[in-house]
Amino acid sequence: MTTTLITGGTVVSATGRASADVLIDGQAIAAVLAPGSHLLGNDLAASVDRVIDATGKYVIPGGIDAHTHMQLPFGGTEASDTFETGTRAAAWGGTTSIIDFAVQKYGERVQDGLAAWHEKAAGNCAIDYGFHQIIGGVDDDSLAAMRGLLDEGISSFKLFMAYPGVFYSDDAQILKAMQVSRDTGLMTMMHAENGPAIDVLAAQLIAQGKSDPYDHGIARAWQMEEEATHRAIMLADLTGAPLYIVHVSAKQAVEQLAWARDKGQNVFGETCPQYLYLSLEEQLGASSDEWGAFEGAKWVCSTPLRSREEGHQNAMWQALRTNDLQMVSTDHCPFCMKGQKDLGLTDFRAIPNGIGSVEHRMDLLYQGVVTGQLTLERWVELTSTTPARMFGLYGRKGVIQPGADGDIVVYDPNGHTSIGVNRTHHMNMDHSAWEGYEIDGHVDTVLSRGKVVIDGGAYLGAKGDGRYLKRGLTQYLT
Ligand code: DUC
Ligand code: ZN
Ligand code: ZN
Repeated sequence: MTTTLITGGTVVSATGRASADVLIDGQAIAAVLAPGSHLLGNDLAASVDRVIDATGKYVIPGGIDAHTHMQLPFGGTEASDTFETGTRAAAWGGTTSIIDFAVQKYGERVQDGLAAWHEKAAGNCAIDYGFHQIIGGVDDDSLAAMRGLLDEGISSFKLFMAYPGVFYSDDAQILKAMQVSRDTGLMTMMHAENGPAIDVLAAQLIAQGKSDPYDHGIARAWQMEEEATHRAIMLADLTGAPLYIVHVSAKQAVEQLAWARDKGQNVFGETCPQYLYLSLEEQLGASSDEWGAFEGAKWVCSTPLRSREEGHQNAMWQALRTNDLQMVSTDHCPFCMKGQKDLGLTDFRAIPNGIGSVEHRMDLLYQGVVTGQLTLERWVELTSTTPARMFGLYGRKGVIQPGADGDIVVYDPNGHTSIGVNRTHHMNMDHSAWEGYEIDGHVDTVLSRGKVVIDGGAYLGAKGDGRYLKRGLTQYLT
């Protein structure tokens, strides 16, 4: 077994930072030691197989992206990152675990949907991976199957209040699923947008000749997100289900979360990098020689980008500081412009929804540290420690302590990362939603269960390094 010592760095956790050396024995962290420690009288650095010099750098627990969609069949096509390409890109960006969404399609058995997801992922991942379960058809059979999910290592399921005819659940179905959530402790994850109303608004816009990517965001108005968030909260309150709202983008939805949390409800929320940085105004102004106004399609996602003028981005940053939002995930769901996004060239409703960010989440959030939006510790908490605690991985993941997996990132605050499709991009996409973004930091070295997978600008891992993570219940419930 290989022993590795990461020396000279500043170990950052969710609660503090300290100069310390980290000893990894095989796949697990063996010790966190005072700098330059001796073990049984021996100079530790001289007795290990490998020394990684982290002088002047941060040593942080590997990132956990708790919301990805590799190979998701969606919008008449399939998300362009496979488990192989997407997890490799994640590793490049300092993410060492993902939690992807296994899909039960309408009419399919939950067990069959889950088995299909295992087949896609097994032997292909560069980093460790777990699953949430999408329930695309709530009925007696799927409700019964949900009670067996924890035995499969799945402690959370997702419902959609959007996408009628695809993943949509009505209120009666949501109520029944939440009763299972209450009984089992499984976390209910919710895509909270009023889908039926959005579909009417979208059809009316198209009838008026408003068919550009920008109009996607007009149809999916913030009122649709606020209303659905409130409804989900009330159904969770009634049933006693723990609730986690995914991809929050509207400040009014955050107000709903804060209100529910303040009265003591077990309600949680994530936002995504796109809602911190990108805006509807930029989407409106987007144009290129190749695509004209359709350039804005690269930012079509749901929930949609929101108006900067209305203050949604600032509200997201603030909520991350005040803990009204607890995590940042990506909702990584990439589609190429050519052959995928362009399905909606004349009608925004046919643009596959999704943005690819799995590679850039740690960097984009670190830039929030540089600009003073977040502390260093909060960066670690939002991107690693809370995801581990929220979704039943803590102890193994999300922390640098003896016994935890050797998932570690050496991050250089004096380094620099230029994001762009031809520069730092390893996702399987023909464009970057983050083209031109400059980060005042750099992911230097990444270890996944003790194996160096990124170092010196090279990928040293292999397809199949990643293992399936059986997860326990969330730590956030008593
Ligand atoms: N939103 C997206 O942008 N893509 C996939 C599914 C979703 O809810
Ligand atoms: Zn969603
Ligand atoms: Zn999603």
